[in-house]
Amino acid sequence: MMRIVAAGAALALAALSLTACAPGAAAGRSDVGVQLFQMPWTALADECESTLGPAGYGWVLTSPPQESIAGEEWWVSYQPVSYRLESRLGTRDEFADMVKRCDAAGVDIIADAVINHMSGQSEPGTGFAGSAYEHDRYPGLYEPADFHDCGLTGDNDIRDYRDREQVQNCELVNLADLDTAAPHVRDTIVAYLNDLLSLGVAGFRIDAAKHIAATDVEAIVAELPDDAIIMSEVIRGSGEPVLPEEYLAAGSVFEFTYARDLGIQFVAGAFTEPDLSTERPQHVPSDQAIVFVDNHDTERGESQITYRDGDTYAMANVLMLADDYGTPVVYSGYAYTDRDMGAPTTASGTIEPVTCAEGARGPQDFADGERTCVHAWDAVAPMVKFRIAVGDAARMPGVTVADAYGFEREGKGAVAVNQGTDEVALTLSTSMPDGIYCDVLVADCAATFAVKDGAVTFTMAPGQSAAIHVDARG
Ligand code: LM2
Ligand code: CA
Repeated sequence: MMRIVAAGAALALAALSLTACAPGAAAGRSDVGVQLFQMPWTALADECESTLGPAGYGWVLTSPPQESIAGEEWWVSYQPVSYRLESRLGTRDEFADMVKRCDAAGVDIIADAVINHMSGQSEPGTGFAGSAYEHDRYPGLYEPADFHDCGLTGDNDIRDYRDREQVQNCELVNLADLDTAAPHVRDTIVAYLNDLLSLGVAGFRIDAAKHIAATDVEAIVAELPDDAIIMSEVIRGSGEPVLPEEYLAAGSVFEFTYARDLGIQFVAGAFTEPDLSTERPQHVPSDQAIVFVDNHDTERGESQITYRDGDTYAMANVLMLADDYGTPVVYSGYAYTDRDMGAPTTASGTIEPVTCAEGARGPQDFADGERTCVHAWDAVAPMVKFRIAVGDAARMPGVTVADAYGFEREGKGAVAVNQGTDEVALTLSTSMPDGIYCDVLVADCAATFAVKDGAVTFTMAPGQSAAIHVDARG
């Protein structure tokens, strides 16, 4: 279903000719992605084969694969010092092998492309793989002239997000800001992205896209093959001039409003029925929106709900995955108490290759560093097949009973969540065929619900989600 707002129409058309391949689903696959934050390549390959492929996930967003500054914190990944694919997450060969194995399991790889900036270091140093660098000098890649010197804020750091020029030409937390309008810089970035594509990646998250002029992102993307998938990270900020809509000509964008709207409903303890008859306000068109409950930044920042919220977090994921808006990406990282703490490392300083094949299948009290494995939770993973089963069936008006809420995807599936502290029985009318259906959120069809005379009643304990669909009859 195309939903184009008037102002976005010209951009959306341009998108078709440029690239803007939506993440879309291959036959029998879902459009659902998972961000496997700081999961090293060998583990990620195993994860594709053991968990993601069988569950029907369509794609994985990786952490940045390029060489970075050396260090223990997770965020060293966001300080490139070269485009060699050598990092704490693995070697070039391991990355290439991972892409192949995931592809064979039916899972596409979206690489996190850090192209707005290089390191944020003031002193010269040596990167993880041995590359020497200075703040604005990366031998063989960039010279000082390849960086912006915004001259607007004294130390060149961004101060005022209401000033477009500062946002795009000054430094984000001291990160050396590439002059992405310069031909040499563009060519160098395009060569890096093409190198990743040559290894089989399907596309990219454009990190910090808000800090790159949309025209520069477009020009870079125009040099890539037409089917490269682009997801620009443009955090919608109130009162800010740089809008996610500007980046639709280059592909999809992460729609932060979606996560915010979802979070509010759990904090307020009340569900709001979206107005399905009109465009959602402050949202890009559905077919160009990447939606999420949280990500590695928002779980350390603005997100109202994270893995720590247990059942509530599962409910938020269930509602997102049952929805008809956007392309969803489930976030799966590791537990932490210190926001800077990196994932656990081996003696040689690489990230421990831990997978979720034997990991958590539900919320629990995680120890620091333990992977949360949210994508494998019993109350989350089966929603991927729910999504395949319902396809583009309409989202029907929702029903609220006490602190529970649910809705049908017309004739194909139905879902409900109970965020109250009492058991709730919630009845939805449905055009699904009469019969007994598995509650897919309970393992092994150990619980069922009956559709009878055009209705289903979900009886749910506090914190419970329930879902049925036409591909899982009891
Ligand atoms: C992003 N998207 O736009 C990433 O998703 C986000 O994780 C990155 O910040 C940011 N933009 C830059 O790519 C992270 C992290 C920061 C960290 C930076 C750079 O959230 O805390 O900044 O990566 O590694 C750190 C220090 C900061 C310091 C900076 C430069 O926290 O205090 O600034 O390094 O040395 C002086
Ligand atoms: Ca910039």
